[in-house]
Amino acid sequence: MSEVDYTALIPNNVDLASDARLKRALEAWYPKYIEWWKTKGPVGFQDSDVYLRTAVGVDSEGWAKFGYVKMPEYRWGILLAPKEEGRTIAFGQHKGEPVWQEVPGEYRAMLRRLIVIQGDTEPASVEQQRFLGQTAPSLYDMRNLFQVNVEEGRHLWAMVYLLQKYFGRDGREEAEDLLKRTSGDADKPRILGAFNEATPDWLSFFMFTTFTDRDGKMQLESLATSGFDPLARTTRFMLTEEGHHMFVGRTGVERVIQKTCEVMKEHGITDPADKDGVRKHGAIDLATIQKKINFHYSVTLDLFGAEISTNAANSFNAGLKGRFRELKIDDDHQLENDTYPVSKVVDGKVQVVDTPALSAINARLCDDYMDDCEKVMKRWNRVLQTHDLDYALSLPHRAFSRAVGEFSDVYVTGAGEIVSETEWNERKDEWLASDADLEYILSLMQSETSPGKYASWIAPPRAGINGQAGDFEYVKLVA
Ligand code: BYC
Repeated sequence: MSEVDYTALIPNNVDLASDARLKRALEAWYPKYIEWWKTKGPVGFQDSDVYLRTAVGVDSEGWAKFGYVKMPEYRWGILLAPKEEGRTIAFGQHKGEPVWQEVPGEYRAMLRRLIVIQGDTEPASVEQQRFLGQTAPSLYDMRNLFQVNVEEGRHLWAMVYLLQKYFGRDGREEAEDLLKRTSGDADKPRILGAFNEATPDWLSFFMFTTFTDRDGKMQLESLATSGFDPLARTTRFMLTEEGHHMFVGRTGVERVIQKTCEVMKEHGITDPADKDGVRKHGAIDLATIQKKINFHYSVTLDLFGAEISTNAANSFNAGLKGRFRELKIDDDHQLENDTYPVSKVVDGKVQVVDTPALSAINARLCDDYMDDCEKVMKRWNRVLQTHDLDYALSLPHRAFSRAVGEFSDVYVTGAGEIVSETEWNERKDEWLASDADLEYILSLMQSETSPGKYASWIAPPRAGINGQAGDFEYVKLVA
């Protein structure tokens, strides 16, 4: 038996102390998790004091405690949003029935699959980002990376809690397997495509946290109204943390654009296509930023699954996974007689076709995601406008470079034109960063560890974390 007092170590509002079976399961899992963190989590910095926010409760005072922590000692908690008495299932064939507090037998496999897939993405992202601490553009950014990492760790805990508490032996096995798959591994990769891509540089990290964490937001939002109440309450609290991850991404890219604009202004570069002019001064040219948007956006669109999906129809019908902000949608929430416009390839062109709404649940979530991304583009373009630059960043066409769904069999340009495979391959450097572009970005990744200093390619943030001054030492490095 372990000597660690897990009930004290794991901040929780699930009365862990009185659930002996769950406590035992967590006691068995905890050391394996720490081993995973140390071997597949951030490389280096495990002994450094990092200025982190820890969630120790779900009220506004409890979940934002700031202080220096060594990452392996972070208090990964199990926190559920408060229970809503009398809540009923909001959608699907069980609409109006009381929400489930235990796993409904007929949906056990479907529910477990959703929880496992959600859980799998969390450690995957930590693995993808594990080397980035070594090339951080500032201590501020390094701290934000580690904050994102520990919170993804907590999100893994959240899913492991559900598996261990509600799924018995196979839940415990799934919890173990979540630590055994590895991002990018040839034999045991992570489940979803985007989580096996490398995150080799900080622009990729900021794009990932902008676009891929935003998929996290959309998926968690659709699980937050689940008829399985523990899942709904868990994901509702996870969403409060997801906001910070997207903030790190959006403002990170914004600061890269800001720096590029400043360099262009300072050196009289007026042609947005003047790649070499910008690179000469150690910043990232706008065309390369656009190409990184194209990559991360299209890879993330694949995470929504096929636009037309029986899986999605089944989990909606079962009341397990809703749509984005389900409760605010003005319809019957059962969709048996409704249609939804879905983009498909018809007669060699992308066309919108009315499709039974139940089978188009993924398409709709994806559309909501695209709207959200458009808002981000507006913010980024505002930086360009402030600098009077005649250039606008944009999202590529939904059919561009897709590996999943309606467009996975066609070759589509960034603007949405279907072309031959040969033409697409010949022209792909127009839309995606070339090896030379990626090498250039990598060449900029030199760590900057003096408090208050920033690498050449990124502007400082507008404000410090938790109101800290510009030269605050967010990470105390161990010599
Ligand atoms: N790669 O009917 P289909 C986050 C599989 S991100 C590989 O098309 P479905 C985070 C699919 O599993 C949010 N395989 O789609 C962000 C299925 O396989 P099986 C994560 C894929 O099932 C940043 C088959 O294809 N959470 O939190 O309706 C940092 C046919 O499936 C892919 C969730 O995704 C792919 N891209 O939808 C940290 C929520 N796409 O089962 C964290 C939970 C599909 O037939 N998951 N497949 O062998 C789900 O709701 C659904 O599983 C999906 C797929 C939306 C992912």
